Amino acid sequence: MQAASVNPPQTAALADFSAEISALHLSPLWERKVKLGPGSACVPALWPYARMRPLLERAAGLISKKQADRRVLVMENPSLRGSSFISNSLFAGLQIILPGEVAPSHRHSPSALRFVVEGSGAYTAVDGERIPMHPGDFVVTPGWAWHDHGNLGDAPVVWMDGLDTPFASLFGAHFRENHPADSQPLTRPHGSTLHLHGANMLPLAYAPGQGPDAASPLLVYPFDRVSAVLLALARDCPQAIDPAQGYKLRYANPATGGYPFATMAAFMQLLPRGYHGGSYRSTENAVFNVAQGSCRVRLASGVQQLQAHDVLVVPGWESYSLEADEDCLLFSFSDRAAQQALGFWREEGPGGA
Ligand code: 1HN
Repeated sequence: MQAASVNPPQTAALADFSAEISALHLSPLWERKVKLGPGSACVPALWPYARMRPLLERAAGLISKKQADRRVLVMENPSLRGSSFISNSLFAGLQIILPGEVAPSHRHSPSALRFVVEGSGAYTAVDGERIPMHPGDFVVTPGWAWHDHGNLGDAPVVWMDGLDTPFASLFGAHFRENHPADSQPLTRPHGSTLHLHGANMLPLAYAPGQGPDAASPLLVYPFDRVSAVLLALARDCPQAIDPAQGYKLRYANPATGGYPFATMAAFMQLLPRGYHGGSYRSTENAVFNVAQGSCRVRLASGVQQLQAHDVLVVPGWESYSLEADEDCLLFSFSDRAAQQALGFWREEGPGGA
C-alpha cells in the first residue's frame, strides 16, 4: 500500500507536462521512442556487378567525365534512399573512366579509398604522384589531398570508391575545392610512395602526422603482393586461419601499424575452397567486394551468392557466416578504425570475443 502510493503515476498531469515543454523544444527522456541497442535501421544489400556493368557503360554514353566531374553510380542502402550512403557511416560507389578521359583535380575533407575492379591503364594522381591502378589494387586518398584520375589505356577502367563522407555530414565539416588545373602538377617521381613506404621501411625523416596527415603514406597496396601473401599463408601457415573469417589480413599504415585512415579500415581475406565459417557479428559497418572467385554469405535475411566484383553491405551487428566452394579473395572496407579509436567497436563469434 505504502509503496504503491509513494509515487503514483500522474498520467494526465504528465501528458500535460509533455505538451507544455514541447513548445520549448524539450522532450521527456522517459517517453523516448528510438530504439537503443546495437545495430541500425540499415539492411544488408547486394549490388551484382553483372547488373551494374552495363549501367556504367550507359552512363558513360550519357554524360562525359567532365560534365559529371566523377561518373559514379552511388550504392544507397535501401533504408537510406536519398542520403547517398551505403551505411550510416560510409559511402560506396562504382566509377567508370573511359580511355583518354580525365576526372579533374579537387580535394575535400572526407577521405577516399579506391578498390580497382576492372581494366588497366588508369591512374589516380594523389599529392603530386600518379598511382597506376590495376585490378585488385587498394589505393589511398587521404582527406584534403588533391586528386585527379585519368585513363591512358585503351579500355574502360572501373573501380569502387569508398569514402567517409557521412562523418563529414555528421560533424558538418565537409569542405571541398577544385584545383586550378584539371591535372595537378606532378611533383613526386613515379613509384615513390611504394619505394619509400612499401617495403616495411621508412624514410629517415618520416613521422606520422595528425588529422588528414595521419593517413597512410603508402598510397597503393598492389593486388599481386596481397594475393600472393594470402595464398602463401594458406599453403604454409594453415594455423593462421580464423574460424569465421578465413585468412584475413588488414591493410596497415606502415608508419604506425594502424589503419590506413583515421576513420576507415580495409581488409583482404582468402576463403579457401570448401570453407564454412562460423556465425560472426561486430559493430562495424562493412562493404565487401569480391576480388576473385565467388562465395556465399549467410545472413538472417537469407543467403547471398557473391560473384566476382559484386558489392555487399553488411551493417553493424548483423550476424553472418562465409562459405566458399572455390578459393575466394574478398576485399572489404569498414568504419572499424573510427569505432576502435572512439571505443565503440565490439565483436562476437568463434574467432573473436
Ligand atoms: C570523389 O571525390 C570521388 O574523387 C569519388 O573520384 C566519389 C563521392 C562523394 C564525394 C566525393 C573521386 C566521391 C567523391
